[in-house]
Amino acid sequence: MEYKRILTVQDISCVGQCSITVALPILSACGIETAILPSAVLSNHTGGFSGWTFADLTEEMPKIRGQWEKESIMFEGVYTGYLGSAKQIDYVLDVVESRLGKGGKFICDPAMADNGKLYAGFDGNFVEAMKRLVKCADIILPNITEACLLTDTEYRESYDETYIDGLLEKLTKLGAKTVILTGVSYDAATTGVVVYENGEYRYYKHKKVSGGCHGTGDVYASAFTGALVQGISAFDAAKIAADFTLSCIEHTVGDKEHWYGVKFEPLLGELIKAVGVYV
Ligand code: PXL
Repeated sequence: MEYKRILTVQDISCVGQCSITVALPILSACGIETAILPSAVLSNHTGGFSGWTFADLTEEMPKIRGQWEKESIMFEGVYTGYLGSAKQIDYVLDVVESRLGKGGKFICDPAMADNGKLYAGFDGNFVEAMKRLVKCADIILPNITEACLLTDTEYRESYDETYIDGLLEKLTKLGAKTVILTGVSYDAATTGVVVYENGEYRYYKHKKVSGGCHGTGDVYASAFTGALVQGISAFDAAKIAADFTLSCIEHTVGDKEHWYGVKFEPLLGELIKAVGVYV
């Protein structure tokens, strides 16, 4: 296994199993060294708690980048998730431009919405800035809500393949080379992910678990990134991430006290094995 170092840019939610607290253990399990650029520090995430504290780290970003430039610190991949402000997105673009090594991939999870709604605290201005980030990414991982916002498409709860194909076509026109569209479900029993790469669409379908839980997008994007950075193809990385996320959801949904996140830790061994099959 080649040893690689990447950078992840997302928030620190102190409690709630999302963002950096999920990305670090999952990327470590995949064998990847991961540096962090925190976008904000929150007491807990914004999805379901009655309130939260929020320390915006936007103005730290250019200072941190400047220091990394002095030290000639480069990364073999950059993976972005939940960002703290629209202004920050331009700083993140500077980091990608300056610190991503040749041949490294920029993976962007436009984490900003789900179930037809923007997360608390985001607005149209943030969506417009996210469109600029997505344009520069090698790989994007939107869910259907995010895909609709990025392409100015009406969100629908039920849809058919024509609607999804239209969404994918518009997403590719945005500029990202590879699109991983998550949470695509054509019937009540199954869901899956559509992978668009090199002009070809492939669908990986698996069982749908009712109930769902918060933070599954971060588990998915982190596992996908870990597998991809290890040299696994986008489709196989999408499959590994889907199987792992499904196991984690199955392990979590029965526990009604655990609504705020995914109990992924006991399943990390499965992810290590799945990545190990390929590398
Ligand atoms: O899981 C996405 C996410 C990340 N970070 C914060 C969030 C959310 C979703 O609600 O609130 C702070």
